[in-house]
Amino acid sequence: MKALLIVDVQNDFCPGGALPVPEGDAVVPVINRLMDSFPLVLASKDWHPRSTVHFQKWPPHCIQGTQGAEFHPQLRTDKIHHVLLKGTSDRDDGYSAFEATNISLADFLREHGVTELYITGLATDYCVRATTLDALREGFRTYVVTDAVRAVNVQPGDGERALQEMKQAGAVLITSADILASAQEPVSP
Ligand code: VGL
Ligand code: ZN
Repeated sequence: MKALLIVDVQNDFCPGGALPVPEGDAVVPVINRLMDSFPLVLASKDWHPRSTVHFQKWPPHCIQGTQGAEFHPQLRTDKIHHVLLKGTSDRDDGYSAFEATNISLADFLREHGVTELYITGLATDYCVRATTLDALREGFRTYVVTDAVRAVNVQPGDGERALQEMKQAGAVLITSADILASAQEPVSP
C-alpha cells in the first residue's frame, strides 16, 4: 500500500507569502495530477504559535489559523484524507511531518498498511528533507518526487545537496511522469 504525502503547500511558502520558496506554487499542478494515483493522500501544515524559537531563524510564517497557513488555493483538498499539524511547539522547529502533534504519522501509516511513501511539497532543504529522513528511519520505502518539490536555497545548491543526502540515506528519487506512467500500466496476469 502506498501513500502520497504533501508537505507544507501553504500560502506563506508560495510567491507573495511570508517565507516564499522560489517557484513554490509550481508544485501545485504536479501534486494535483498525482493525487488520483494514490489510495491514501496526507498533507502536512506548518502550524506555528505566534511566538516560537523558530522565528529567531525565520520570518514569522504559517501562524495557526491565519491565511498564510492555509493550503495554496489551487491545491485539491477534496483528495486529502488527513491533515498533519507540525511545528506547533514554541520550543523547536518541528520541520518533520513525523513530528506532527495532532496524530502520530508513523502509527497512522502502519495502521493503514502503508509501506511506501511518496513525498512532495515544500521545502526540499527543510521540511521535505526532515520528513524523508524520518520516513527512512521509520522503515518506509521512501520516494521523493523531484519535480513536485522546491527548495528555499538559503545558500545556492541547498536543494540539490538535500536531494543527494536523501538519496544517500536510501530515498528513491522519482519524477511524477514515472509515477503516472507506471500507474497506467495494465496489471500483469
Ligand atoms: C519550512 C522553513 C521554516 C518548510 C518550515 O516547510 O520547509 N522551512 N519552516
Ligand atoms: Zn516553519
